[in-house]
Amino acid sequence: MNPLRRTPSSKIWVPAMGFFLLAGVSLSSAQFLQEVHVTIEGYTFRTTQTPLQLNTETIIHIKNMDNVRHDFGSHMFLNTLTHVESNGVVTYGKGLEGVYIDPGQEASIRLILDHPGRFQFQCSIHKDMKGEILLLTVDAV
Ligand SMILES: [Cu+2]
Repeated sequence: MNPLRRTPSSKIWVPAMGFFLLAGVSLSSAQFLQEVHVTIEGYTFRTTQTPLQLNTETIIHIKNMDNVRHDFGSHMFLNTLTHVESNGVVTYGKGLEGVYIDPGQEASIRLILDHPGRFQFQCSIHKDMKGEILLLTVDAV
């Protein structure tokens, strides 16, 4: 287990009616929104992203095209205020491990990443499913 995992029970199920909180968090201090699209199909993550920049509001859209539930989990959420929306249910906070996405459903995760690198994500249900998001160190066009 990862020693940084502070809140092991924080994985949420989307849509999880028992977990909904009002969207009271503003992440709008950044100048623009950068987007990442992740499609899950055939037990594979397919990521489409533009070059991403630090300290910029980022939204990750995840769509599950399969007919089984998948998980989108990542350490990138651990120390970052994260805002998850799915079917009108919004969850936010720090220390999120990931989100479960039911067949045919989608979720979006909004966050601001403040250190560069390759952010790996995976499905905890199907251990072979992995992907990554690349965050650049410099402003690139
Ligand atoms: Cu999966």
